[in-house]
Amino acid sequence: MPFPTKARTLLAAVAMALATASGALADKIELLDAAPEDALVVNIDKMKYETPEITIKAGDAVTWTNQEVMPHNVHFLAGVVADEAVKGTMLKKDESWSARFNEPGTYDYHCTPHPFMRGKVVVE
Ligand SMILES: [Cu+2]
Repeated sequence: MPFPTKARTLLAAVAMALATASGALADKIELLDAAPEDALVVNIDKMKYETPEITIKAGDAVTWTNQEVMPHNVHFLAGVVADEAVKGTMLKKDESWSARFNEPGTYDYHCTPHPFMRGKVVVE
């Protein structure tokens, strides 16, 4: 009775391939609960990201901190850092949002309610 075993093996192989594919995308960015001490900081003020283009090394973390009363966030469209869009929480004044970037690439982002606010993270 080799067939059922073979079919199970094939299914397992397909499941593993799918898991690997989505895992690779998820590995590009890691959302962090707290800002690591060595994170590079991008301040948000006067309706803009003060460092709209930031260059970091793979494995570095970036912390965005809102300096003004107007709430802002960081939003990566689907396909940029993951299959799905990654939409950061809306930050009130003095609140932060952090992420670690693990793969080289250029990752564009914007602010959800203010799409004219744009920035990018270049990971080397
Ligand atoms: Cu905004």
